[in-house]
Amino acid sequence: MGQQMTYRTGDGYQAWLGYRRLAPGERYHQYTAYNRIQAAEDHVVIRTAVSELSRGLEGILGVSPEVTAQGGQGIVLATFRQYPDADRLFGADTIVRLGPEGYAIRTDKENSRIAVGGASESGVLYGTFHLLRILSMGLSVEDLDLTENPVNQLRMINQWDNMDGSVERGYAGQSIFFKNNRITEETDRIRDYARMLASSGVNAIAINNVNVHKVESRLITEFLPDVAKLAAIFRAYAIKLFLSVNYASPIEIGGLSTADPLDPEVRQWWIKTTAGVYSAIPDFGGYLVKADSENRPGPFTYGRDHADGSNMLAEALEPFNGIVIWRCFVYNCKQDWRDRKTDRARAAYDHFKPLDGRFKDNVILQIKNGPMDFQVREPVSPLLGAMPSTNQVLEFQIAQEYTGQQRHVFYLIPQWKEILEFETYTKGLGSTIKRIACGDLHGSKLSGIAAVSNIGDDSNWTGHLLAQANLYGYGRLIWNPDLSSEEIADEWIRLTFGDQENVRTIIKMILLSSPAIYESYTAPLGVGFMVTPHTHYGPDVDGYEYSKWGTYHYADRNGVGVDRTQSSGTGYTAQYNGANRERYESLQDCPDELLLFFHHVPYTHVLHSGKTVIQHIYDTHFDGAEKAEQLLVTWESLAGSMDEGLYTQVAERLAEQAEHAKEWRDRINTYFYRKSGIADQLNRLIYA
Ligand code: GCW
Repeated sequence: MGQQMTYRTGDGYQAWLGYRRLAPGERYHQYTAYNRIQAAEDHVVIRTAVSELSRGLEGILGVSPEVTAQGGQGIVLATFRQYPDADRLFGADTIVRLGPEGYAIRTDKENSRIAVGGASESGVLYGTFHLLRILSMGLSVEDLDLTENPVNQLRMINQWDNMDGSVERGYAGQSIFFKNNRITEETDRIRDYARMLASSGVNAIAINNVNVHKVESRLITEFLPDVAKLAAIFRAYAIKLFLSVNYASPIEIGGLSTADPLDPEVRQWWIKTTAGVYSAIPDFGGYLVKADSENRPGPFTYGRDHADGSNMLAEALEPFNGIVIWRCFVYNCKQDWRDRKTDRARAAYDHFKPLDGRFKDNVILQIKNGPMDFQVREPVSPLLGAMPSTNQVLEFQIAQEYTGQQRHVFYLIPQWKEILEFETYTKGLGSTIKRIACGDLHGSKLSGIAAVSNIGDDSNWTGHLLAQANLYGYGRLIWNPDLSSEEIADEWIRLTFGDQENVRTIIKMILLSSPAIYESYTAPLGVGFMVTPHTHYGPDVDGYEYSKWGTYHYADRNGVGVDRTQSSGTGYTAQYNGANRERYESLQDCPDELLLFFHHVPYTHVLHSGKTVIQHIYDTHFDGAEKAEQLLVTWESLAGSMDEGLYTQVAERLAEQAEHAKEWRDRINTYFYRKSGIADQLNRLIYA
C-alpha cells in the first residue's frame, strides 16, 4: 500500500500491469467462468502467483476471485508432482518437456479449469504472468495448450544505483533502492519493480552500481541486514539478488594493506566475508565486478590478471553455489589522442581472449554488445563467442545513454535482435550470438544476458513512457530471442494502452521507426560519440576528439572515420572470423552503416547507396530532423484516444525531441560543411 496509492492512473506507474476492466460481453463471460483460484502449496513464490492472479482478475473482472485449496472449476496453480490432478491434466509428455523454469498452460473446458503448471515454483509464476497477459489482451482462454521454457538461463538486470540516491546514467529520477547513503525503507516501489521484472521473465538483479564507492563497499558487511530485506522482496518474485563489489574491499573495508588475489590473507578475507553474506542471504546470487576499468581497482595493480582476480572471488562463492560476474569493459581510459596505435575497440578481446580456459566454473565474463560503448551503431563485440572454454554473458544497456537518454524515443529491441542474430562464424555457419548467449554453441555451464536498467523514481519509472517498452521488451526478448520486435511492441502497447486499433497501429509505427530516425540525425555511419563530454547528451562533434577516452573520429578537411583495418589501420578487423573479417577489412564490402567505424574515407567516397559520404551526412540529417518532427504530428493524431495523462507526457517528450533533433542536424551539417567545403547538392540551409 502506502506509496503506490500516491500514483494516479495516467501517470504510467502501473506500466504494463494495469489490468484495465473488461467491458461486459462475450470475453467477460468467458473469463468469469474461471474466476476462482486453486493453489494448495505453501511456498512464497506460489503465494506471489496467487496474489498476482487475484489482483489481475479483480482488475479485469471487477470481482475478486475466491482462493482455495479445494478442487473444482477455476485456475489451478501447481508445480508438477505436487498436485496429481494437475499432473494428469498435462500428462507426462508435457512435463518432461519443461526445464527448471518452464511452464505449461492448458484449458480443461469440460471442467471449466485452466491449469498453470511448472516444474518449479518460478515456472508457475511465469506461467501465471503469461496467463495474465492473455487475459489483459482480451484473448480467448477456451483452448489454451502451450508450453514455454526460457531460452536464456541468466536473465539479469544491472542497476547502476549509488547509495547517495543518484543513478549513474539514470534518466528517470533518483534511485528507488537507496537514499542518503542508506537502503530505503520505502519498499512498496521495490516490490512493484520486482513484479514488473518477474512479469517479463527476469530472474536476477544486481542492485548497486558497478562503480562501487566507499559506502557501497559496505553492502557486503554492515548493510547486510537491509540487503537481506530487499533479497526477500525479490525472492518472492523468483529473482535472485546480486551485489556489485569493490575489488579493493580488503583494503577499503577489511583493514588489509593489499587486495592481491594471490595473497592468503586477502583470500581468507573474501572467504569469511562471503560466508557472512550467505548467512544473511542463503540464496544470494553472487558478485558483479568492474575491475581495472575506468579507474576502478583490480588485479593489475599486483601484476595479476583477470583470471587470478575473478577466481579468487569464485573460490569464496563456490561452497554456496554463488557466481562471479566479471565485466570485460577493460580498456585504457588514459589514452593520448596523439597515439594512433592504441585502439579502444580492440581492448576487451586483447585482454581476455588469451585467458580462455583459465577461469573457474562459477565465473562468467560479462561482455558489452559492442567493442566501444553502447553506441547507436557499432559492430558486435568480437569477444562474444571467442572464448569457447569460458562462461559468457552478453551485456545490453536499456538505459539510453547514447540513444537519446529517454528524452528521445528509441525502441531498442530491433537493435538487440540484430545483435542476437549476428553470425560470428566462430564454429562455422550458425554460430549466432543468440546461440552463444544461451550457452548452446559452446555447451557453456553458465550463460545468459544482462542489461543496465532504465528506471528511477519518476512516477512512470522510465522518464519517457515509451521507454517502458524497452524494459518490458528486454525481458520478453531474452526469454525468447525469436520473438519479433513487432510482436513485442504490440504486446506492450496492448497491455499499456489497451486494444484500440489506431492506438496500436500508431504507437507501433512510432516505436519501430524510432531507431532509424535517431541514428539519422546523430553521429553518421557508425563513427560514434560526437556527444557532449560527460553528460553524453546532445551534439558536440569534437567533444571527445582530443580526450583520453579513446573515442575519435579523425575528421579533417579531406575525410573522416577510423582505420581499423589490418592493412593500414589498428588491425581490429583481425579479431573477427571468416567472412566478417574480410567484409569489414574491405572498403568495398564494408556495410555502409559501419563504414566510418572501420575505415577512414574521403568525403567524396561513394557508398553502396550511390551517395557520397558528405551528401549522405546532409541527407540523413535533414531527413532525420524532419521525421523527428513528424513523430510528434503522428502522436497528436492519438489525442482523445487514450488517457490524457499518458498522452500528454509522451507529447511533451516528442516535442523536445523534435527541437533537439534540429540542433543535432545543424551542428553536424555545419561541422562537416566547414571541414569539407563541399556544398549540399540540394542547397538546403546549412549554417556556414
Ligand atoms: O558507458 C560507460 C558509462 C559509465 C559506466 C561505464 C561502464 C558504470 O559512461 O558511466 O560506468 O560505461 O559500463 O562501466
